[in-house]
Amino acid sequence: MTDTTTETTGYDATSVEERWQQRWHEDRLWELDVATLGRDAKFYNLVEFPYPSAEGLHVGHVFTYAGADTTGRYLRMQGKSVFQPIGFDSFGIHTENYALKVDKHPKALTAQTIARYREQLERLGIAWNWDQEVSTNDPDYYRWTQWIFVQLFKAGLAVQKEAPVVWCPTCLTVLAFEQLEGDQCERCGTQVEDRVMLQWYLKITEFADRLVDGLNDLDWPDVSKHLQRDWIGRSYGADITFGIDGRDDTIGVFTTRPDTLFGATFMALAVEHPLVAELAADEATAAAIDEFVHEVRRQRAATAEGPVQTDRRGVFTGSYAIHPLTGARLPVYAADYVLVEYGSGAIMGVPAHDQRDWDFAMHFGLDIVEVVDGGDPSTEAYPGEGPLVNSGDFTGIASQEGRAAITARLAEEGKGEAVTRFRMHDWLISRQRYWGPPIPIIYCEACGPVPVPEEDLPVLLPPLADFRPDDSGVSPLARDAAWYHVPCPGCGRPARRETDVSDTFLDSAWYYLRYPSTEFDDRPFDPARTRRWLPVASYIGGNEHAVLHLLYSRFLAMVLQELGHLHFEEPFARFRAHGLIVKDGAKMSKSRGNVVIPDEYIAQWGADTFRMYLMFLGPFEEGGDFRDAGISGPRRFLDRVWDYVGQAAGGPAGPGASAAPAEPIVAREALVKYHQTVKKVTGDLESLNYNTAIAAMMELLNTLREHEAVSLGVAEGLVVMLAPFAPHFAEECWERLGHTTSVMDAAWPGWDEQFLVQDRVEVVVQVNGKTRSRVTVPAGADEEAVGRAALADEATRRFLDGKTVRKRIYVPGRLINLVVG
Ligand code: ANZ
Ligand code: ZN
Repeated sequence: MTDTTTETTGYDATSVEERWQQRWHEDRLWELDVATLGRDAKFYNLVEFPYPSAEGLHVGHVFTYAGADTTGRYLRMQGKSVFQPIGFDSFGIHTENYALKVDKHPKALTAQTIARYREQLERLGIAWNWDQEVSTNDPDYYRWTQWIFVQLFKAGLAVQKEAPVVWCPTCLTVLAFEQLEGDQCERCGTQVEDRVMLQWYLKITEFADRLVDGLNDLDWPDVSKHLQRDWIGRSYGADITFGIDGRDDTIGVFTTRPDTLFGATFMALAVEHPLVAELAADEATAAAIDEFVHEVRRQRAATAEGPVQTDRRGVFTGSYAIHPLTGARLPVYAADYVLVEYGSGAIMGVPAHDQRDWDFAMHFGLDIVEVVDGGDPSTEAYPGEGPLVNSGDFTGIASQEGRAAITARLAEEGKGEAVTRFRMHDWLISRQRYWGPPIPIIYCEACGPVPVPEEDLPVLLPPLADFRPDDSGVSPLARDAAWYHVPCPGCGRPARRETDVSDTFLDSAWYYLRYPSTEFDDRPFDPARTRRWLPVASYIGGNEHAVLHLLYSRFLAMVLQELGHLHFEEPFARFRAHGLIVKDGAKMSKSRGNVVIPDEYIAQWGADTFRMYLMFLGPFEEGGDFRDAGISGPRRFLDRVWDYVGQAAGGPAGPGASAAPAEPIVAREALVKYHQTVKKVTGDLESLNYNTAIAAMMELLNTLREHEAVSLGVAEGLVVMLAPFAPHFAEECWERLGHTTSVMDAAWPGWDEQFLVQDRVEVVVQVNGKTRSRVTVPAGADEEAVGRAALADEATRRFLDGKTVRKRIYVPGRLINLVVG
């Protein structure tokens, strides 16, 4: 699996790591007094907690957790009180599906997988605050998940709504859209029905504006912010009401371009729009519409696999709408490109200025009326701005002003108003499954839905032997009649419990609030604790959670703040998304059989080397390519440090880690390199540039060896800098250097500016246009010299892969790009 030619000296990772884990445990090194610490020195270092699954920890977890721990240890050594908790997202469909697969009860299974995770997490030597561990399936935890639901219910923010779903009348169940084949049930082939079911929603849309605007002040990656903004999808525009010729009802549309109102030449409704069937002018039209609806559904199912183009894009209903300002009659169509779930599910068709409308109008031979000057509507739609034309009283004004002016006129006449629309929907939290917190509601004939009184929480999940979901479309909890028959908390009459459980994203939307308050059993989070530790100083997680987990967490914080339970509304001041690890250039997957199992590598190389290798793979926020051959590099480096420490420990006494290690016997070049390295490593740790920090320490060691510069002070500084990356190793070295306390309590080394040659500049090194490293060169170095420095740089070399550089692009003093092929 890995090469065995490492020239090991005295360093035995397994025994060193065992010994230090034991010591840390005995000295209770990670015990943190969460209650009484001062305000200024705190740092809440949060990392996404795992859901305990089958395979145990994945290398991606190790990458993330090691990365977070590196920052955490560094800050701790800087004198901060670092709170670094961990827990388990142990409720939910993931866990339940795995239980179904291996045919075990989720409760027993969860206990087992958590125990295994804990073991693996400890083996990594991460400085977790285990005393504050949480598991979301623990009644002490989900009691408060239910409490939060009750607070939302009382505030009118948890509501029941009818939701359109697809129902199979043979299987008697709701189907996911992925379970459809065309418009038929994939299991039994029955034609499915559209149904409407009563489900619980949390009204996240009421916070949509705040959720968008709040992003501006967050220290998050732009991509994560973009993902959230797009998901929320805010649009400013107008709702406009069109009359229907010969009928009393109206058609409402949402448009972002009310300025183009005079260019509307037709109307289009989503096929699912309730008016579609009613507007059918005669039997034949009704039949045509019906057929079209099925065709659209088939097509939508097919486009999940690959695009299917049919020629039919819509059907004329036979009815006409009345233009609100001109009174013109506009034909009303059902059209496949109008989405039922957005806006009002209906649009005004403005072919001259909207390309989809243009395509539709060309297909059906509808009028195209230009109302914004600037394009050529005979060839394509013109979506831009310009003076209005053909627009009655509004002709001549700029389109941007036309939006407000036309909206105002409509408002005067009671035919429209300015609105803000969001693509995001309310958060559906009902799940007809077993493994989750029962939604704490009791249904009473007389009182309606009544929340379970807070003193009766938690509503315990009953121990159902048969927890499988079935075809009934209701939760397995409905099988336990003894459980769900309860008296109404309001009037005492016979009533029954809600049998749905809540979405696992609700469990994880507030776990960070619980960590500092785990020992309280009478409140979800203690106000004083919360003030002391929150909001979270740094959150590390995956960008795949940017829209769900992070959005839901922000929403709940806003709600809890509004209800007076929290002093902040943004829970995560800083968020950083970790990169992804691939194996030999390919995505890891079980089917490919290329999943890196951390345990094997740790057994062979030790946790420190494994962690160092992962942190060295590439920039933390980009990830990297795991190659078995690569791991020996960091190991060899640690072995050499081990030797160096041995020499230094036996050599002349130095001035200590924090002072300048200035023994005269050490060459000035070596001292300069040391001070540069301290500065670089410190800066890199602040910005999560772990790979370049490690590369710098490797270079330092090379320089020290080159100059045979053995110094106790330098050795101490190097060991301290290594501690966040290779904690056990650093402890052992620290001890060998004569210390009796933990290296975690050592002062972080400083650098002395007098050694930092001022006339040197840092140049970014790219390989094929991607930033891979930085090298320091004399200011004014020519392209040749910078090229050589880049080729000598460890971090860069790893990306060259032994290939030759075909081309160099040099931006003097700033950047060099090496093109290899
Ligand atoms: C007339 C118009 C004229 C439009 C024009 C655009 C340009 P965003 O920006 O994403 O919010 N629309 C509204 N509801 C729709 C639905 N349910 N399905 C499909 N399309 C819908 O998009 C808003 C625009 O998308 C709206 O403005 C509407 O077309 C269309 F020159 O109205 B517009
Ligand atoms: Zn009642």
